Amino acid sequence: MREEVVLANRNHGLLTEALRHDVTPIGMHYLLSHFDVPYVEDGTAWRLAVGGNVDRRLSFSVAQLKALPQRTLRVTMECAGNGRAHVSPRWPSMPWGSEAVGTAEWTGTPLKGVLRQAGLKPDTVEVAFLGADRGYDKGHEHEFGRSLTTEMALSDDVLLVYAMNGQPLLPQHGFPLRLIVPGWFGMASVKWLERIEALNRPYDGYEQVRGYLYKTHPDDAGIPVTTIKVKSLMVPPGMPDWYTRQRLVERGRVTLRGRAWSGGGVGIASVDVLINGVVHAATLDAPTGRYAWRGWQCMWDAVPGEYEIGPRATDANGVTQPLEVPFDRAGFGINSVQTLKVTVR
Ligand SMILES: Nc1nc2c(c(=O)[nH]1)N[C@H]1C(S)=C(S)[C@@H](COP(=O)(O)O)O[C@H]1N2
Ligand SMILES: [Mo]
Repeated sequence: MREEVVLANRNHGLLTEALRHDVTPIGMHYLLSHFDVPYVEDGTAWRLAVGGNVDRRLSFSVAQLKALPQRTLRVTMECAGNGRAHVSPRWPSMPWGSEAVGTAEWTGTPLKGVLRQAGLKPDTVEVAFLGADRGYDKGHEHEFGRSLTTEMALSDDVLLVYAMNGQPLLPQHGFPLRLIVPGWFGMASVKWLERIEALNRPYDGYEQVRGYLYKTHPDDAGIPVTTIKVKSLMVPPGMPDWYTRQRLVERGRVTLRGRAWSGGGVGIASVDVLINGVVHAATLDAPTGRYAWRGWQCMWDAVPGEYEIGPRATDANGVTQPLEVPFDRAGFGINSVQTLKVTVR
């Protein structure tokens, strides 16, 4: 579809060879923007308005936010639609294969400090976050906005961030200010954050109540998409064929490497590598943060032949990646085992 090619040119994925980096270099982090990237010349005029159901309406410049307590968190972010292209029929949207994931060090100030300054009224049930970008989806005009429950908004690790990997945010990653909700799929981390609204009723913005719902049939009421699901990916071994991306590996001992992650701050318990269906246990690297993916490696004695290789992770809750592609209408939360075709010569 022409539309899918246009979206794929605007929103790039992680190059899977970059899975070797603990922290994804900035230009290699995946990207997903629904509408246009807002034009912000230098960010000095940017204001974050905090209002709605609060005791005090406040407004912050980015410099004022930088003067508040600073915190850096290493966070693996994944798009809820990652894996969509594996589902049939394919939902008309960004046709992600498996590469809409990346890990960055995000620096900012805890959201809860700002909310405490404004003072949430006791009947506040949700806090909404509104971006400066605006457009249409299925005929509905809206600004990109999302909400969190009051409890989640006041939790320790949700940040208002102005830096990524120690540098100012790039325009496409939300310059000059964005929200980061660690452990949740990417849609929660609103870019170009302009307004925070405390609400005494649930937020009914399009991306909250229409956009991000797991559904299996058209009139399904749907389940909100929230935390990331357990998943793993492998650094493609050997060298690729330019067009098919099939891999060619020399015989002998090969170290297969990759990353595994889950959501909501849940760690990784184990990774198995399936080589033509045979299970090889991987060794896990040391964890590098509650919300960061975990490296793994696995020695393989490669004998000439044709192989399908894919890692399968299990998280600390005992949840394991499915072998079959789960069905979701819009292709959300697809976390089945991803295999690569490898020829050993
Ligand atoms: N304002 C705004 N925030 C947004 C989006 C957007 O389109 N507009 N896309 C969301 C989605 S769907 C994802 S997956 C992440 C992607 O963040 P990144 O582009 O910095 O990787 O941003 C989220 N925040
Ligand atoms: Mo996304």
